[in-house]
Amino acid sequence: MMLEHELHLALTHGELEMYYQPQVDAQTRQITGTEALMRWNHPLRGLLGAGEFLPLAEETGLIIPMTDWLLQAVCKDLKAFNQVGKQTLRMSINLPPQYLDRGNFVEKLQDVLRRHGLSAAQFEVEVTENICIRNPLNAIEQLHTLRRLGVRIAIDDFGTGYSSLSYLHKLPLDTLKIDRSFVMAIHADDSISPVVMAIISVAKGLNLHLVAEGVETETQLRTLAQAGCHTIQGFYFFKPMPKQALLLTLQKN
Ligand code: G
Ligand code: G
Ligand code: MN
Ligand code: NA
Repeated sequence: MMLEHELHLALTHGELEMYYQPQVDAQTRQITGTEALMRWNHPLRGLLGAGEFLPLAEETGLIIPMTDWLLQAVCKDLKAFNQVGKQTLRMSINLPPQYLDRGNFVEKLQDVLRRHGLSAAQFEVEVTENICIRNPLNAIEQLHTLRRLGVRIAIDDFGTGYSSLSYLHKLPLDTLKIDRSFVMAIHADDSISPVVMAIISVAKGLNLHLVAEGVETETQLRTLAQAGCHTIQGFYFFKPMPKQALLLTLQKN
């Protein structure tokens, strides 16, 4: 069983690690950004994905100090990426609803950016529709503030939650991420599913940047690019990788 105590030690013993999954331009195939994904280097169980420990982190509130840690780790790594990349990389971070609820996320972000000499314009935060359930007014207000600073806002796991489409015009959005479950449904010889077509036309209507997640095959890539997806994220191009591996990848890109 995984204990809160163990997760707390992970944080204080430096067992957390950031991985980065490149995002690729659907037309030029250049790396344009990367999503930061948290991993736990567990002393006995090996490398754990976020899905294996974030639920406990959210239940116990440890998600707050873990996200504090994430912000500084990502900024430190981004400075290294900026030194080798040919173009400015966009850094996407997942923002848990609790962190927005706490109210001082914006100040924390500004503070860490200032300390690292980074621009807010290089960042994108990924939120899920869940942020509209807990404390929607505060969440929406904070996202507006972030956006005024130049941070881009992405809606993640789009179409998998329980809420209606109504939050789409309540949230200040720049990007829509098509969830992997929809991408997985694109097979060779298939025409693109009407649900995926509908998501793409909603995004186009709202003038959003479209990112497809979980692209694993040439067919999925071709279909999504033809349908108007701007950016591709998935194992077809890259798996999430540690900082050093991304540095090497950027040098070759
Ligand atoms: O990376 P992985 O497949 O384990 O991700 C599983 C889920 O955890 C995804 O929904 C992803 O959005 C989320 N996730 C991954 N990394 C982070 C992180 O650093 N912070 C938060 N809040 N969520 C993350
Ligand atoms: O919910 P969120 O989008 O943040 O989750 C991102 C997670 O999806 C990452 O942890 C990553 O490991 C996983 N992922 C990204 N691309 C692929 C893919 O092509 N195939 C599979 N199976 N998982 C992927
Ligand atoms: Mn995400
Ligand atoms: Na997703």
